[in-house]
Amino acid sequence: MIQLLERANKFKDRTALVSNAKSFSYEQLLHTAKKIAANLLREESELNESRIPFLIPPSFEYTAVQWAIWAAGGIAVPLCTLHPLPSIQYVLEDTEAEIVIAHDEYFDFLKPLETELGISVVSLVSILQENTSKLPEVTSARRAMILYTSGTTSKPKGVVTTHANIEAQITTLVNAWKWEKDDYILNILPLHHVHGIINVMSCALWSGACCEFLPRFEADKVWKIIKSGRLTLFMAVPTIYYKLISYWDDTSPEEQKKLSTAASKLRLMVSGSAALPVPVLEKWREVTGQNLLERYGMTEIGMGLSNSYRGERRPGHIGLPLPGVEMRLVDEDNNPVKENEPGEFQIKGPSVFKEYWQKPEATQKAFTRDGWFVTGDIGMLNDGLYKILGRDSVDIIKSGGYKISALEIEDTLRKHDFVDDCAVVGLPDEEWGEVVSACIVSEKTEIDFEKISNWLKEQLPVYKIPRNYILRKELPRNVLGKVTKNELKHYF
Ligand code: MCA
Ligand code: AMP
Repeated sequence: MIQLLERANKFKDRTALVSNAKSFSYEQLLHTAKKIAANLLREESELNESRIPFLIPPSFEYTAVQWAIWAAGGIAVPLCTLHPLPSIQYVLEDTEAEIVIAHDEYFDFLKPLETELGISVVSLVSILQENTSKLPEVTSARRAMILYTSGTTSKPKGVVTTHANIEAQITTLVNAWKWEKDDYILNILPLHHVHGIINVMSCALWSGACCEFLPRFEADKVWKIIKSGRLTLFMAVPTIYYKLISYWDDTSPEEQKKLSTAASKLRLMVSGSAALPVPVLEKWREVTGQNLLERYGMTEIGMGLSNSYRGERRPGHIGLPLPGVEMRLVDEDNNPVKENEPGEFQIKGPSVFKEYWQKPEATQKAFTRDGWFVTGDIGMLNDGLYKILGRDSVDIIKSGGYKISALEIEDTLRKHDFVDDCAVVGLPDEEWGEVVSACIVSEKTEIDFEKISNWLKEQLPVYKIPRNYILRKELPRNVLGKVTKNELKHYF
């Protein structure tokens, strides 16, 4: 059996998950996962890497279904609960899935896809009946999960990881951050990305610890749980720390004291998925006494670098490669750069993904000839620790910790009748890191941008919707005709 599931046998009576105000033991989790797995198999002996997308909010049921897919030999494809139907449809088509598992809440939402795609929408309740059929042996080299990530192409690519990749991603963090069975973590992150799935949920379950789900982030609820004193660990994107600080700023001095005292007791608080602004780090230290540990990762590699658990955590830096991660910083010809010189991070090791789903060319392009994964992140070594300086592509935007392709938004916008041409950029923002901003070229002298946003929301998730718009007669271009996005940023 897959190690993560096998290990659950060691912690049977311990609480694995807290979900919708109920506690679930490791035994309950394993039992439920096994019966769902058996139901998924029907008459087959194993799923043979069939892609099984599922749309379930963060909950006990989410984890049980993910484990079930793994136990039955399938590839888990978690879908994003914020995505409108076209974004979901893209994933279902790209994975060529034959079924999609839907939580009650999303069953009617997905149902129209049955006729459109010929896919079978399977309700969660229908796969929950007792079933003790034999489950297959699944080796660690097998494909386990596909997570969709935006890149320098218009449409997101499916990042395929094997069970061995996932185990490497988990174990390096469990060791580096000293996870223990008495740990208790709150998950407030979406469960279709590495940060929530691996760093929070799976590290907890590997360790015999407890993971509590809050289906969506709400600052007051998070502070209430911190105040309860039950957390030992907390992990989030910088925007969440910013929002928690704003909430703290708005409470009374007496309440502030209580919140601060409670937060100071956690053993570790981690920030990642986007650059942690030094003022946010400093304010958080002032508010809670906690020195945030910043780390760097990517869907394709899991976590790559981290500041130290016991040693130095330097503001504005991402630390050193984690154990098991090989890293080099190179120039455009893949030659190593010297200290204090900018270069690109390239990564090797067991945590690095297997391939982009059915995209052999993109996969080949993502690696150097000698097997280094090319991250596209630019950084340098500064006095013994690495820091990120930026990305090599202006078309990738990081907002609220989400990676967003400007090209995908542009392609969608161009389909609108009023839009002759457009360019999308990320503008720096204290709260969101960057905010999506669009320059529209149109013959019209006036455009109702709210209407454009509402139209976009039918096709793209809320975090990809532009927050700023400008209208122009043309886009700035260089002599080769390429839009000069860095110049465009100054027009907003
Ligand atoms: C939402 N709003 C935004 C954005 N998103 N405004 C500007 N930019 C945005 N990106 C607006 C909404 O329209 C709404 O506005 C208001 O904010 C509240 O929206 P809501 O959806 O409720 O937002 P939220 O729940 O407060 O979301 C903030 C969030 C979320 C919790 C920070 O963005 C989030 O979960 N981010 C984490 C993503 C993540 O897990 N990334 C990891 C991938 P109005 O009120 O006007 O309607 S990276 C990864 O996995 C790698 C491996 C790594 O290194 O970790
Ligand atoms: P994703 O593809 O959503 O997994 O996002 C990965 C990207 O997030 C990386 O390539 C980086 O650009 C960015 N990222 C993650 N952690 C950090 C960090 N600590 N500082 C700066 N950027 C980060």
